[in-house]
Amino acid sequence: MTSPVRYSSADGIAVITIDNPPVNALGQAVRQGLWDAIDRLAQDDSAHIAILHGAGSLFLGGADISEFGKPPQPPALPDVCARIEASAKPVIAAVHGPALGGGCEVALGCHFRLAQTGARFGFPEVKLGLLPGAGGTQRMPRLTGYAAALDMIPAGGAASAKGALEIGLIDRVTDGDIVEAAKDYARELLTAGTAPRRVSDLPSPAPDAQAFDTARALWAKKSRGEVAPLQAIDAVAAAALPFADGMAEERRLFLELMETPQRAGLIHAFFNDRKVSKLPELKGVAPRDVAHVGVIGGGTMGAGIATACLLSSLSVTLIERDDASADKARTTITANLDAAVKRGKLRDAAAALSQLTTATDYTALSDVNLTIEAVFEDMTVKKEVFAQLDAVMKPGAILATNTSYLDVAEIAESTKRPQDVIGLHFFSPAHVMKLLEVVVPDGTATDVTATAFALAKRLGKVAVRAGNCDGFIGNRILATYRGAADRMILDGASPFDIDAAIKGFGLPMGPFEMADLAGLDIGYMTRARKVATRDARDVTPTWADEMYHKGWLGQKTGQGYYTYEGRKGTPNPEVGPLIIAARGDRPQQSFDAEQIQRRYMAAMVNEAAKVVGEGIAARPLDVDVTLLYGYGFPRWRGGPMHWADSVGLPALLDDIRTWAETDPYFWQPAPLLEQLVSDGRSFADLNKDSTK
Ligand code: T1G
Repeated sequence: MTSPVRYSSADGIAVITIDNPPVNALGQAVRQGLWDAIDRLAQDDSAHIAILHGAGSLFLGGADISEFGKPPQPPALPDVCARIEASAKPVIAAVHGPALGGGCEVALGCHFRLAQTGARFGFPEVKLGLLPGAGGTQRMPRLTGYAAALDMIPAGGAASAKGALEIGLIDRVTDGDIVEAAKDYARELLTAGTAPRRVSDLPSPAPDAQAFDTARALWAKKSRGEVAPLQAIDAVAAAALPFADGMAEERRLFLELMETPQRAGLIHAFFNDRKVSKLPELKGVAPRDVAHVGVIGGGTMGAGIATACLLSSLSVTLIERDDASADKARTTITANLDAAVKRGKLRDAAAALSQLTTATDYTALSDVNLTIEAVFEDMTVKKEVFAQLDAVMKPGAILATNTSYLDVAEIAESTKRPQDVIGLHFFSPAHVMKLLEVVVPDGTATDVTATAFALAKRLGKVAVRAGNCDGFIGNRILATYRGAADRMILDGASPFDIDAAIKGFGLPMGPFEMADLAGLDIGYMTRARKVATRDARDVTPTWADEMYHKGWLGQKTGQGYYTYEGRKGTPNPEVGPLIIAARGDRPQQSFDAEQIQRRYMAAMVNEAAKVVGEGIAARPLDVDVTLLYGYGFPRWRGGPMHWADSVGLPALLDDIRTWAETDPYFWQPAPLLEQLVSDGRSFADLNKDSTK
């Protein structure tokens, strides 16, 4: 097998090229190839200096993540970096694109670093539950000082070429061809007789206790249970030791993290981000063109969707019922765009806004490629809108609804072109939240689904295919774990303990803080909508209905489960008596945090297994991605299905069966969960099946 590392030499300069598509990951063959190339340089009397660069769009994408968790194969990356650094002949890293993780460490193992404008130097390891494990925490501070290293490494951050030059991480930046510029640099170094400059020979950085205190305080608060950022700070602190001792400490901390479930969860999430859009049904299916999007309704969701499209350089025609509402929508969108400029997500708000047309007449949509309806959640209203869209939109155009729970098939069948109708369920704020549920009723054409996924990619969204049922994937599962929380309240738990336990599990908010943020009227209306179909054995949070009738709607009225000074909430003492009344003479029990988490998660996983079993979600990984990007599930746990595999499906099913003895209606085990347990299989096995 040819090595992914090529060696050539001319005019006294060796050029070492790494060519391992798609991202020049530092798999075993690349590491061995680099090792052999430096050996060859040492023996090549015609070469006095070497240039290291990457073929394709990256310098090096870092360690090969797919090798993690498997027995390590030599040479190890720290040894490869040490081998490059030990070279008696200078080695220049010529970086034209991303140099990430181990890729940045290889560059720091070189003696000189030249970057092309547009290059990027970063340490994303903590995003995988790791830390730089090939000298990054020891060599970077020696070049930049502690502050810059503590800025970048615990955050998994990156610097541009210009930024890297400013902090002293690299030596030069060029606008020219990277290899030609590197050859000029090489000739200059040879002429000057410059010896290899080894970063490990540099003294430890000047102590900076302030920088460490600041970083530790920041990440103790921000990490919410994630261990890698704080461990990375400890590794950077080891740069105060002699280099070899610091490297040993970095290695110890790195290997410790490699064994954590968080590393497994974050890598699971990394690969899911890429697998979720790979659907067998879309293989080889070309999407339809989308350059001009229509949006019906300029409320919070409509304006957010229009903003998301404008941010992705699409033209937008927004329809509102009258001029005043259209102007209001334009004002909201303008504010969204200005905020995007402030966040550095957009350069020119005016240019983006110039792509927006507002109108009150549907005929303005006669030439758009796709329209997204975002009007009031009422089936009659939706059907009226779709009848008008059906009348004005051109053949081949796509009609999409942003409904968050209504029957998309019923909406589709109200048109003459159900094959061109699809659900595009955005999450609020639509121009910020990354999740997009693509709801595909049976009659929808495959190229319409393909177009939805292509649009999602263009909008920078993570799209998940969902079947058509009440609440699709996310809201259906949410309704169930919310139901478990309400049951625990009836059985004796306090809403505040439940919120604390769920935050302790790693979510940004507990269910009752979430209810206060969304508005208790939303919860009330959802319950009211389901009264007709509710099973008599089901329970309802009557205390929450009382709160609604008292006008306690949560943050927006300053009172709900919590009372609010601004955004800060304090437990509302008046909720207790309402709950006690609702409990009546129901037997009570106490719940500690672990018991609360277990029930909440079991309800989430059990419903998710039903969603996968029914084909509403194609694979367990689709559920994991949905909960991560739409419901605040901690990324370091990988997702509820990954979490379930980590605790063991048999134990989870046992719990569910135990709880079913007292509440058989709510705790009906999912057939898929029972099947997997009896087959001795896991959700991960199902994900694997789907790639076969
Ligand atoms: N290892 C293995 N596979 C990788 C990979 C990697 N490092 N990076 C990407 N891939 C796969 C990916 O799964 C996909 O596969 C394909 O390449 C294209 O990726 C010791 C411990 C580089 C910015 O964290 O951030 O070094 O789906 O779709 O949008 O200190 O990939 O086609 O089958 O994302 O152009 C540190 C991770 C590792 C970088 C390119 N490095 N990668 O984005 O393409 S830890 C990272 C990315 C480390 C050392 C430590 C992005 C990208 P498939 P893609 P893209």
